[in-house]
Amino acid sequence: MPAPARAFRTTGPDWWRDAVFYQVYIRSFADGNGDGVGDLAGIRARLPHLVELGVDAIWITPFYPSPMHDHGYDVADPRDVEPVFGDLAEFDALLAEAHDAGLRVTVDLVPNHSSHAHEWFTAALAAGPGSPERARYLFRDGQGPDGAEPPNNWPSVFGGPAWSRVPDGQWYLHLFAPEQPDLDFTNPEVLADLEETMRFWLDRGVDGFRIDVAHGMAKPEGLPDMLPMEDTGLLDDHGPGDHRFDQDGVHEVHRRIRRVIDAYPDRMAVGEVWVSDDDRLAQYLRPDELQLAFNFKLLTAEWDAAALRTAIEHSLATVEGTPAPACWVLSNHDRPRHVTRYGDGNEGTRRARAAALLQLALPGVAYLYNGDELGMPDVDLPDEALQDPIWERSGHTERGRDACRIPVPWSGTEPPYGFSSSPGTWLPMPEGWGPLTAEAQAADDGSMLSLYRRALGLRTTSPALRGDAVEWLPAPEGCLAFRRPGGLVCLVNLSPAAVPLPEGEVLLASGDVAGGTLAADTAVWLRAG
Ligand code: TEU
Repeated sequence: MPAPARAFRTTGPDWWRDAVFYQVYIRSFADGNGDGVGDLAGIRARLPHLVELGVDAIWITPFYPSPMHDHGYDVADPRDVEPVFGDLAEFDALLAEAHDAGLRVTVDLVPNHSSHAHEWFTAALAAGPGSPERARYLFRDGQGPDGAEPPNNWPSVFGGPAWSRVPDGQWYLHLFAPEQPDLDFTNPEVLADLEETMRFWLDRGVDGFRIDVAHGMAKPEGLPDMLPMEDTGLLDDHGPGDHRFDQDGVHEVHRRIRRVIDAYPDRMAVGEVWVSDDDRLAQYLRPDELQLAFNFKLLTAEWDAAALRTAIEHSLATVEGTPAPACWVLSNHDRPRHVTRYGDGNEGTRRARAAALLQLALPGVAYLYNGDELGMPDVDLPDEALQDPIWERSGHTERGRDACRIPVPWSGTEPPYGFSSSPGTWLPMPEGWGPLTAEAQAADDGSMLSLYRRALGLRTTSPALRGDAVEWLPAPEGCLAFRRPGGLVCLVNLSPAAVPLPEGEVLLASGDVAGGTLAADTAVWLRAG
């Protein structure tokens, strides 16, 4: 049954300023054609779920032709659809149906690298050193007597060196897998091609982009050695000693991207910018650059009042003085899910319920990852089921990201829980997930899904959630409390004991508040009396 017709909740050029986006990891969201892999048809069929959930927009991870060495983030043709996921007609149908249902659609843009199967890379290998074909990528001669050493010491994010050698002796740069050669953004052809890709999707009607590795793209002149990883000590920080990311030249690329977006009404881009320094991150949000940048500080913070408060304060400080609102993320397809980060089992779920109310009480934009609304945990997979390139590249020392990419359980009591008509899902689904399915949770007033639906409903209807400021309130030890200008008070109890409930009308709570107390690992939304 198609989703009922509905207008967009907000219109105009800033429709995204307080939007809730839902990340669809396409392989794992819903399988429409029974091959065990999620696809565009599956998304179409599940639009009613998204409407009932109450999100404003979706972000669909890459669905472009790809040999799938990094599950779509290795793009062989950015202006077409991978047959496993459907075709362009299916995409257009999805876009039209989503729009009719009041949902905006944003797609992933992967500028930093292409697939090794992209026609440009094939041409570069064939053309040889010094050719214009090689100049679209970062080919260099090696060091040492026979050039047998890589051109510099950069490691790949996925393990091993960031360089691979080709038969004629040159090396090419790949910050990720060898099947993902980095493009050279000082080459005008590369930027022009990115602009063409953007226009291709904007002309079809997409509402915006999520930009992959938005702190990549620019590489320093001469590709100097970086501080060895073990000396930076900060895997995600990419501080000044790490020359692979956050180079000043990347901002010119963002200005070019923004110019393309601004030529179309009401479109936006959010950047995946793994830069933790507030001022450096804020640079990506200047008026002529990205409208939004994910702030990953909630996603990397422990379940601890001081840590979460620091994360929130830094995220707010980052956007202060920029035109951007904050942009909150608890989970995504690259990191352990928050139910698991917070301790798994009942404890993890209880905390995840509270975290949802925290995330959704904050001003600005929220990104949900598919399955957040069901409280999906990570799943430990057997070695032979692992698919993430990190597993092989790390010499079987890092298990990679498959655990947070398990297909979404929709209905029934056995795998594949309505995800697919085939039992052979691309990652196996565990036994015992009957109670986790969307179907089971929709029928349960106390479920995670019901909590999300209520929270999203209040976010859009209650005046209490209006206004951008966050005023911190005095709170018991181990608790966080803040007020929004509209009158909402959000109190999160991260202490081991119950605390007294403040005065006011309870709008929503993640656990029991009868008896005038707020239990440990519980959050409440109140309207101050
Ligand atoms: O992730 C980018 C990514 O992995 C890095 O930003 C990394 O997390 C960070 O620098 C810490 O080292 C994106 C996609 O989300 C991911 O799924 C892809 O595998 C990757 O890009 C390559 O396209």
